[in-house]
Amino acid sequence: MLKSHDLMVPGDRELLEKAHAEGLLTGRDRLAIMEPQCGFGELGLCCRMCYMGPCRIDPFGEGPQEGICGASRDTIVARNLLRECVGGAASHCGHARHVALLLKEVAEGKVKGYEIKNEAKLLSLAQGLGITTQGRGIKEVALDVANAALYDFGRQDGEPMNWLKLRAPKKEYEMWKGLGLLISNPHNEIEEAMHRTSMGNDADPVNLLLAMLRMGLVDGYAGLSLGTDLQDVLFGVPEPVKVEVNFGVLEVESVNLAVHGHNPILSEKILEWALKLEGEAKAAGAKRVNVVGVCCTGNELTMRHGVPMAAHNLQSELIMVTGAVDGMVVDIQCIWPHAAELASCYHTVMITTDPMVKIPGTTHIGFDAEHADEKAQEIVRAVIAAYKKRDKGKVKIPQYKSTAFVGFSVETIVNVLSKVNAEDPLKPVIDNIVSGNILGAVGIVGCPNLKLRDTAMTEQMTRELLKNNVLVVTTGCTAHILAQAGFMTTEAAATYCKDGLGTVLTAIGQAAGLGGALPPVWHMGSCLDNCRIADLLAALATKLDVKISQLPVAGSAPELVQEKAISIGTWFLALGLAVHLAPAPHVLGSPIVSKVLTQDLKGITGGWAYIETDPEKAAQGLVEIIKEKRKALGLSA
Ligand code: BF8
Ligand code: SF4
Repeated sequence: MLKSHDLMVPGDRELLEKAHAEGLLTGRDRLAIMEPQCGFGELGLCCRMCYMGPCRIDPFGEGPQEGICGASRDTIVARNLLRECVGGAASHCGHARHVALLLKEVAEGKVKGYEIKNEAKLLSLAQGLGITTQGRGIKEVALDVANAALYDFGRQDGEPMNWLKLRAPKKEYEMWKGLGLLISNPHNEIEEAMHRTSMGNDADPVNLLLAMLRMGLVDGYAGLSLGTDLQDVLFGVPEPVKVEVNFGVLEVESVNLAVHGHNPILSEKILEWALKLEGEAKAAGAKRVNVVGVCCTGNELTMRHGVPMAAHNLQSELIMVTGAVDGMVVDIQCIWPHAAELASCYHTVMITTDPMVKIPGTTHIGFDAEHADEKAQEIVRAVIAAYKKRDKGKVKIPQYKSTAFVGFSVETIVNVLSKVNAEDPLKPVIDNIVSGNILGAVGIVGCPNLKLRDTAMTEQMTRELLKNNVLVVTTGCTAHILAQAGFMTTEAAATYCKDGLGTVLTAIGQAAGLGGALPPVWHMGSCLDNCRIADLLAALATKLDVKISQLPVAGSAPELVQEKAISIGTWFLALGLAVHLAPAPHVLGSPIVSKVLTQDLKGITGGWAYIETDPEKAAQGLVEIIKEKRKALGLSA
């Protein structure tokens, strides 16, 4: 049952071997047991929307060609896909709404443990929303901003949502208006999508795909943009910072507290109390409490506080196997139930905190903003207590550690570029795109997928793109992968880029006084922060007076895992981007859905899906897409 694998990443291999030696299984083993996976599911051809089913369509045209109710393969695939998109958008909206509720409570003085860290961002949002700022207290303005955000979740007037009007790029907004895609209330959209996909409603695959584009906007504006904007207000806008990355950030002599999940409302407080309770850690015999980040909450803390990035999603199991994690504290999303089982094999305490996320085998300490300080203390103390039970004989920390220069918010990028050209910060980038030194850019985002990890899909694609002078921006767990691989150092520009891109990064880095080149891969944050990528593209497009679909750029989720990646990808498609995906989304069972997504959409929003699982071919395909866009703009390819 247990077999050793030819892993690309040595730290992973060491821990996998340790797990096997101790008789423990990880996702990799469970995947092997699962294979071959269900072909009907892979193609999207299984329907469980009612109890006459489940129905499945024979992809070879021999068995059933319709569900019992007569639903076609296209209907079934489109319905399933829209529901995936709902899952993703609901996750981000839930996250964002909690942040808006916290801002409201802070503004009303109902919670003491949080404050407004970035007044400038709050005021600029207020101005954009048409809220009076002059002569008013900051909390008064904050209350209006929070209410404007929360109003969207309840509105019934059919008007476009506040955050869409505030944040959508103008040309794309007009395009969406023409297509009937402007969304009003994100919760109504989610309700309607669940309604229309239930048995006996929408059977038109194209109508279902239009609803999916709307769901992309729900995610982009009610989830990502709204959530990120308000997090920046409460916790600050990320600034450039150098951090350490990989399992080697765990410390033998410290209490290691891993935060995993997504919402900084929890992790910010844990970090604060980890520092404040250092004395108690010392009394327990440790050097300190070493907070390390896993997945997206790791990205949030690394971008704002320089907290080390310990592990991406696939490594959330392996990090337990080090035997050196004293506590893993989680909130929402991407938490593997099996991590709890692994924790129980060591002294590790795994703590869930959200009433919606309870996992058998964990300790639940309900966390809410009102009691944030006392709950955070309780959690940190529980982890210190676990440290005392650590079995030194079971500890193995793979000694791999790299550094990464992170914190590329749009504000940071503009600040850095303004040192080159104070009057017109984007000009140096645009000039270099025009000259061809920068061929274009790709946002490589999303998760690590076990099915593609052993080909190092993400790293290989990135390497190939950089060789072709394509700048890479990244978020999410992909950012962990690329940071671990060393793409975010100042030296990386010389290592991975050819003269064109390498020269530009060196020139900008030196002009900005960074003492070296800018890294060729820019870490723009968590998955919620994908809106920062959209903002950057919108700024470039506005400056050039073109649509986003005309820019020599593309998106990629090279190791697609989550429904959230489907909804983010859908937003990018609506914005007019070509979006590379691997593995293929569950659509290939429907000729209509496949054709609309990979071809016809190009004539509607300008975006399309591009599926390729080979890293080199995928990178070459993206380079070709960029070259075509350059040609259309009259630039050299
Ligand atoms: O939202 S990259 S595995 S942690 S889904 Fe999850 Fe994927 Fe990681 Fe963050 Ni994003
Ligand atoms: Fe089968 Fe139709 Fe029911 Fe789906 S909705 S399970 S296709 S009968």
